[in-house]
Amino acid sequence: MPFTIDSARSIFPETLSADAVPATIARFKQLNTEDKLALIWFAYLEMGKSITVAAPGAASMVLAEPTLNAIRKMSPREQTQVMCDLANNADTPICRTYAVWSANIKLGFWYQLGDWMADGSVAPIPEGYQLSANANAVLQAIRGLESGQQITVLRNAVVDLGFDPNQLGGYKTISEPVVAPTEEAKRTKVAIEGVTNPTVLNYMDNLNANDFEVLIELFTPDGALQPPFQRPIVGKESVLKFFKEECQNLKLIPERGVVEPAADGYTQIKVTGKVQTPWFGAGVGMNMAWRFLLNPENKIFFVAIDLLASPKELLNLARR
Ligand code: 45D
Repeated sequence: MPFTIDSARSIFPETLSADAVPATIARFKQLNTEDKLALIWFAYLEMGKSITVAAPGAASMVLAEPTLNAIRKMSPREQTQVMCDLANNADTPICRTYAVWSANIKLGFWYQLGDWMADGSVAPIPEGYQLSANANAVLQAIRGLESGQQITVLRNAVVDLGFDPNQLGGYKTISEPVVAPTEEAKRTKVAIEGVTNPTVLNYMDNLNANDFEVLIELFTPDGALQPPFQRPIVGKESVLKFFKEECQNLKLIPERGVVEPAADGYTQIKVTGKVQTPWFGAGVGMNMAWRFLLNPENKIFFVAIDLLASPKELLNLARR
């Protein structure tokens, strides 16, 4: 076999991803607890003015509800303590519960708390709270990002709160139930300038239709998928689990691409375009690239999904 997952990761090396996102998260993690909470609060309030967050689906709220109700019944002091514990990655029962939730349940949990903080039914960030100079600098950096990068920073900040799940010694993620795939008659088909490869087109169409069981059959048994700023997820079983937990109701809007032969009958295909998340709908179009490596049977051996550094990168399809 001419490729390993590791060597596949560097196909189309000229692709520029949004390094500002991990850089901003790293700076966020250096802040003290109060600053972390206040910073997310201010960033979230400011974003709310320009883009609207959609209320989470009922299903994810059901899963977070017992914890949310317990917090609502606490004294303001205890409520603040719970939030600080989460921001501290502390080892408490609530932090352990939070640790095993999927990203969407974590986001839904904070969405509800944010609502309650705004209407005063849960302890808010103290009025007039002064961010430290460092936290202010991070907030300034977030302001300078494009909206797709801003929401990724917020998402990653939320996902990393709570107890570290890797310290739980084996756990099962709690995630929303899987929705039924879109019925045939209601499906849409993408068109990609420069790409007619059926595997790539089927990848986009099946992901858009939440048809994960069909989607996964496009992969080789040892195939891998690398989400933005993450290590590759390897093997069909793990990739399918990821699709079911993290990829429902996405909207992929690929625009253009380039197809090139690779070693030993493999094919590499780079596609650029937009992705919308159900949280923000058409309000935020993230600039993305997909870098596919297909084996000679046209199965996906590797695909990397990158959040691009700038809209200019959408046109970066030049052959080397
Ligand atoms: O701490 O082809 C308060 C893959 C203050 C799959 C708060 C993909 C206190 C394959 C404000 C209350 C998935 C890889 C907190 C494609 C406090 C594939 C609350 C890509 C935390 C294309 C904050 C998909 C709140 C992509 C409520 C790129 C924050 C999906 C809420 C990207 C933030 C999705 C929200 C993104 C952020 C979603 C809702 C970036 C959502 C972001």
